[in-house]
Amino acid sequence: MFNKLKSKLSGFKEKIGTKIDEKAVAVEPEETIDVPLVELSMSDSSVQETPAEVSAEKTHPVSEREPVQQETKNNKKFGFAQKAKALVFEREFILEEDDLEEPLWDLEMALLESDIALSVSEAIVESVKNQLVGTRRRIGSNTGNIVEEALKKAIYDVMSANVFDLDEYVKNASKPVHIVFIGINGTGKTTSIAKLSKRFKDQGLSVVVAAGDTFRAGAIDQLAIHANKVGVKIIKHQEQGDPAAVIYDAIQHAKAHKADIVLSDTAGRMHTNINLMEQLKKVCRVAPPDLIIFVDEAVAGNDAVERAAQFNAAVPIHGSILTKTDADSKGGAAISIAYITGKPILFLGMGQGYDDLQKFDPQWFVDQLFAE
Ligand SMILES: Nc1nc2c(ncn2[C@@H]2O[C@H](COP(=O)(O)OP(=O)(O)O)[C@@H](O)[C@H]2O)c(=O)[nH]1
Ligand SMILES: [Mg+2]
Repeated sequence: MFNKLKSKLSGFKEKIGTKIDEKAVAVEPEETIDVPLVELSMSDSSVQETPAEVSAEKTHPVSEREPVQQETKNNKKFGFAQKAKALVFEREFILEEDDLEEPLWDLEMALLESDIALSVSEAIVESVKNQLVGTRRRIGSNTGNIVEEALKKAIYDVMSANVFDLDEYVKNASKPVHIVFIGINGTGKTTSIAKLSKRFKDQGLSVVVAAGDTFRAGAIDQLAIHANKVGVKIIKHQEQGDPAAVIYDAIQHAKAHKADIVLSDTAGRMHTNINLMEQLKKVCRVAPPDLIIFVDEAVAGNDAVERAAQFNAAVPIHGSILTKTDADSKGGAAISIAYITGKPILFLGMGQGYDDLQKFDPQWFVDQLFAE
């Protein structure tokens, strides 16, 4: 999942690592060069082996000997790279803003190319910069870790804004809990309702689905087929009927039968479509939802982010479901939607099967991005 983003993030890690090596060479302390060498006093140009070294050579090939041992004997035998390595391993290293400028610029480009919106990319880069600049600690084998931790924290902070646990909410809320799903056509609203129906049913909750998309031909049948397969009750009216009336009936049915949850499907709409938005407002008046969930597809990238912002402004949403993450290698929409709406991603759709629904957990998401 999100392989492009993953490789870009690891590219950034490597770039910073290279920067650190370069800087280590540049700031090599003079004393390691100034130490007088016994061998040089014997010969100006060539380095001769001491008897001790010759015997060591016989018993242990050079490659097997401890580098530290060699260095105390003869600094001149080590190239810059090795000295720099020793410096990095043994000394504290301070990262300055200048060191990071180029890699951070690359990081921002990489984030933008991964469909992460500009303001979100900037926030992540700023966070990484604040964490790394002035870092004063021993940097050696764990250089990559320091960079990775900074990136993880930056992304985690963006993703964990306003965490909302739907399962906890449903458990504690008075029943039936009414959830309305909104978004444009074809993004996966109906499929996500089917997946969630199964998920709630598997948890032992009783579910009613409301066929509130009376607009698109075949939409009612599509939901009915899912409801039948999953084994949940569907309330439906005729095509072109009033969605508010269907959804109202579904709630009445749920109340009468002490059902736990009503999941209401709606027709795809843009917030700019005044008639459809008025219809949605009517639904919310007649059959008030406890939660409104925005559904969009990861593959839409920045378009999905834009729509999330627009819907959230028109009808305040409680969270989002991002579908088709199985078909998206960029991963940016997930990060951006959470940041831009200030509302959490609740689930990721990861395929067309009923179980292809992943409850979104920021820590899980960040771990995925850095998994080998
Ligand atoms: N690969 C993949 N396809 C999905 C996912 N969610 C939905 N789809 C497909 O997207 C298409 C549109 O889904 P639908 O639920 O009808 O969208 P709606 O118009 O928003 O209700 C269908 O063919 C679904 O099978 C997903 O997570 N992964
Ligand atoms: Mg639909």
